[in-house]
Amino acid sequence: MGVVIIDGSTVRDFVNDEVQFKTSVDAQFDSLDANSDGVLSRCEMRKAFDSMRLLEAHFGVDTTMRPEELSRLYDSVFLTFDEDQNGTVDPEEFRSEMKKIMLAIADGLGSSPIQMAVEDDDQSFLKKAADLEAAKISERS
Ligand SMILES: [Ca+2]
Ligand SMILES: [Ca+2]
Repeated sequence: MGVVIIDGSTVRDFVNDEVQFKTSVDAQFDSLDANSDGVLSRCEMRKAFDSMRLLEAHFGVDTTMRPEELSRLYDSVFLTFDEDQNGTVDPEEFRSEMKKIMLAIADGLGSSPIQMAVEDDDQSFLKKAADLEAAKISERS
């Protein structure tokens, strides 16, 4: 466990690095697609929200929420992802919505860095964004 420091530009660089971003999002998608049918069901997305702290922060989930409130919130988030409303989220939908969310987070962070505690096996996008920046910094030196 360690601490990474990120700000809006860390996140934005990550999203704008198309190859890196697509690779990360696709990997996340695959790991969420529990039954490997190539799309995310409502239930698979629900597990995703539970595991993605960044979504919690973004959508204002807090631990005091009652289960029914949480379900309603997750439902509305699912509908946001499911752009064509066919009841599942495909990789394209997932990628485009994650991009919007990450950019919104970047705007929210602005230029004031935040510290984030991360586990070594943390798969969150913010951790990946921080890793990418760390890799770039070490390339430069
Ligand atoms: Ca699936
Ligand atoms: Ca869909």
